[in-house]
Amino acid sequence: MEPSRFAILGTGFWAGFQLAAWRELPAARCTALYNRTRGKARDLAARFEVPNVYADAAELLRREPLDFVDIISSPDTHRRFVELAAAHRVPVICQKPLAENLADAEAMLAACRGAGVPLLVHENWRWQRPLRALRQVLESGAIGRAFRARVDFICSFPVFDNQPALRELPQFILADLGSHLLDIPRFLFGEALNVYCRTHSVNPSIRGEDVATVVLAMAGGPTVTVNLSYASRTELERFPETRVFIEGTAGSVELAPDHWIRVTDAAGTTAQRHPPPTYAWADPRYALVHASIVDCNADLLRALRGGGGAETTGEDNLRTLQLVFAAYESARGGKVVALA
Ligand code: 89V
Repeated sequence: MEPSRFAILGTGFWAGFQLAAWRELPAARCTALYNRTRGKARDLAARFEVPNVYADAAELLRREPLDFVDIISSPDTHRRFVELAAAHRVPVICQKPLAENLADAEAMLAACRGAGVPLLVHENWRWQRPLRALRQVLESGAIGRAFRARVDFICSFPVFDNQPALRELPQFILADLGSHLLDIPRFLFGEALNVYCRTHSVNPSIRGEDVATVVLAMAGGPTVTVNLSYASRTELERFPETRVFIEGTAGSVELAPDHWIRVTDAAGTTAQRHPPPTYAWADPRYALVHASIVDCNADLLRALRGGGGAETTGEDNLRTLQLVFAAYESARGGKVVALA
């Protein structure tokens, strides 16, 4: 089977890593890049030997024979580009967060459904190796039936240095990081029944909230608290690691710093380290996240090449987005919000 030809729309900070990650997969070949600033697309194309460069996305879609597009532009442009790709009947991968509101996300799903093309979401957090290993522990039954969990992403990493646009988002940590972190309770335990959330705006130099506490009642039983912060100084700064602690009827499991998984039951504690694979192109400060891009892309590509369903389809990711926006609604109203 020939490699799948694809174009990338949007060549900002993440696109370079995403393109490097695609090059780990010989079954995919990037043939065109679009950016509204042609020079930016040209620079990235030169680094990765991509033959064609466009400053007009519609022209790219008209001219290029493509098996899919990978949309890595800012969230406010996602709907426009997804609808453009759907109009050309080209399958779509769209970066998280899929949309800035649920109405846009639903319209994007409808456009792709109407065109008969898949809409997949590049939601990579659940593809981090330590989180995959954590789910295996749960599935093994080692801690029995889980009844409570804590998912923490608490740091003071200066994320705005590399991604200055994040400073301007009126809705920040739940929309940007919450779309990753609220996917994790779903990945581990299934769907949620309701959400309670409180937020804080600590850093005065950004527009949106930078601290959120979300409590989820999961349909399968567990109560999950998700703690998010880009404004907390801690002794152990471990960006971008997620810490997880799960209590079950037969024991507990912890995803601890430096990718250690510690399982405790009546017999004692066992520990095993699950580091991410290393890639020369990855930024060491983001290595855990950058490595997960490869595994996420591999899952999406397998699905696009007829190898079965992807984990993070548009329909699936809509459920995560529903959690994000239910959390905002709860924070605004001070109430528990039920999920449809
Ligand atoms: O993966 C991401 O969404 C990144 C970061 C982890 C830095 O928030 O923007």
